[in-house]
Amino acid sequence: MDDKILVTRSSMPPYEEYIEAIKPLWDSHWLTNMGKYHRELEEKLREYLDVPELSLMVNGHMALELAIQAFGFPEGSEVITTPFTFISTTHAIVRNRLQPVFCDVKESDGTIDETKIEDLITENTVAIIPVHVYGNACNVEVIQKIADQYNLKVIYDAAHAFGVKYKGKGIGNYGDASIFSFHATKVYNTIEGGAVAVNEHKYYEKLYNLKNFGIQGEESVTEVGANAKMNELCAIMGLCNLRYINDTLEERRKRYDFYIKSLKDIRGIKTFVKSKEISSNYAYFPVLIEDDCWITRDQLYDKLKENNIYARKYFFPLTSDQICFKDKYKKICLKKARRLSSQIICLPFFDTMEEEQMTRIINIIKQS
Ligand code: T4K
Repeated sequence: MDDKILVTRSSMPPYEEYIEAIKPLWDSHWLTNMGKYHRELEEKLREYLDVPELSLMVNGHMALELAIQAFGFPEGSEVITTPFTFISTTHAIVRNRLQPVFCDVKESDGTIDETKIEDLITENTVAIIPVHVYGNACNVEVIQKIADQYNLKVIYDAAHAFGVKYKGKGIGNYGDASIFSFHATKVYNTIEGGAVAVNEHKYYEKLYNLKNFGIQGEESVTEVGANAKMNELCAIMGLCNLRYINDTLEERRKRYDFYIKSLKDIRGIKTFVKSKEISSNYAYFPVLIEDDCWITRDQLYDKLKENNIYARKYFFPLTSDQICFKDKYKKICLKKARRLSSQIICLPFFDTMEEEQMTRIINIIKQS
């Protein structure tokens, strides 16, 4: 029997349901370029995420690249961001020919430390790109105040935050734009996919144009765009998965609570505290292995692996320490981010995880 446990497992609708749903494509032969299902999913997700405007994209990374491009920042401008994230966040900034300025994060939830942002602002700063890491919401209110004061744009990387609400409002309502990822490894997936939520219709139109090569008409191209359109097979997967999203979230919540209950009394094992103002999507199960634990983070990672359990060090190393970025940008004290990154481990966590699988993992951590 294959008893391998991976860090996550894609949620999928019943096979027959998807097969039935894709049948019309064999009549229409319309497979991509903002087809019927693309438009339908865009509208359904806009409603579900409770945002004014939503542009569906081929993946979360292109959503972020194009969201940044849409604001037309001058080349070489500075963007304040977090290094405690997936590499995509920093890549999207640099591929837009902007300079990342890395800001430290908070130990309490891994999000950008809003109290450190102001010190990093210079006359070249144009934007703040924070990350709602693991679905933990940033301090959106303070960040907005700073942005207003210094006339900066705020673009949230909400790749992990599908369905998260802050004070009862969809998380994509905050800032000038928020991007979501619908990758196969996410809470909600369209196989590959993503979206940008914006407050103003003019940005929706801009993004529509940018995701389709900047084409305005058959003989007119107005922007240096990309190809970032979601195809119809992915959109249909999204429509099917959306029917089950509330059940998926409930299954994740049950498993989350089980882990929390089982791990709470182990010395040196810490989990992030969930704020009462946030309704969570239980996207990941990150655990911090502190100095007084019987095992180090790396030893635990190896021990789990020996037992066919594949946890992941999301996010180690910091993106600022990756070979392609190391020593290239401003040197800033990232003490807390570095510490978190050395302690973090994401345990396997998904909606169909069995109690026996969770117990196997817990027993290893408990050394029993
Ligand atoms: N911003 C942030 C903060 C992000 O975390 C991400 C993506 C992005 C932006 C960009 O969004 P996308 O362009 O990806 O939409 C994974 C994902 O590929 C990536 O989407 C995600 N963040 C990142 C945190 O994790 P890997 O390299 O760790 O994936 P991989 O292939 O090792 O898969 C991990 C596990 O997931 C596997 O062990 C099993 C499971 N899995 C994987 C695949 C591919 C499935 O169950 N089904 C699958 O189809 O990056």
